[in-house]
Amino acid sequence: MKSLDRLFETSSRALARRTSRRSLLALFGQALTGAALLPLLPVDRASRAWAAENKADANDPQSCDYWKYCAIDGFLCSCCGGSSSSCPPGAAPSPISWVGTCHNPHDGRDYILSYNDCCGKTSCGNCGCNRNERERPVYRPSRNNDLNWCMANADVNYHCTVSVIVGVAEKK
Ligand code: ABN
Repeated sequence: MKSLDRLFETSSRALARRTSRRSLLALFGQALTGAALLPLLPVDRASRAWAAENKADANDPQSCDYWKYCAIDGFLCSCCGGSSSSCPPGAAPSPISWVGTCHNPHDGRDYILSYNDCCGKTSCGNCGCNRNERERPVYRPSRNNDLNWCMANADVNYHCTVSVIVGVAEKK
C-alpha cells in the first residue's frame, strides 16, 4: 500500500512541478469549451433519414401514421374488421363527426376528412391512435376528437373510428 501511496505522491509532485497554475486554468478552459461544443459535433442522423425515406407507414391504413389519420383519436377501424373509411360489420357510423385537414404526400394536396366513430359494439381495442393536427379545443366540437361521436346514435357504445375524404382543401 505504501508503495502505491509513494507512486501517487511522486507522480503528483512531478505533475505539479511541470504544471503552472495558468496552464491548469488553460486546461480547465479547454475542457469547458470542448463540453460546450460537444452538441455541435455531427451525429448519426441515419434513423431520421430512414424515417423520411420510408413513408411506407403513410400508405398503410393499419398504421397510425397513415396520411388520412392526421387528426384521428380512437381505434382504427381498419384493425377492427372494417377499413379506413368503413365501419366493421355490426357497427354503425355516427351521423355527426369532427373534421380535419390532412396533407396527402402522394399528390401534394390537402384533404378535408370527416372522422366518424363507429358505434353499437364494445370498444375494439386494436390500433389505438391519437393524432391532433389542427385540432381545436373541445368548445369547437366539430374540430375536436376527444368526444364520443356516438352520442347521437341509438346505441352510444363506441367501437372504432373511420376517416372519410369529404373534399379537397383549397389553397388561398
Ligand atoms: N372520437 C373518439 C372517442 C370516442 C370515445 C371517447 C373519446 C374519443
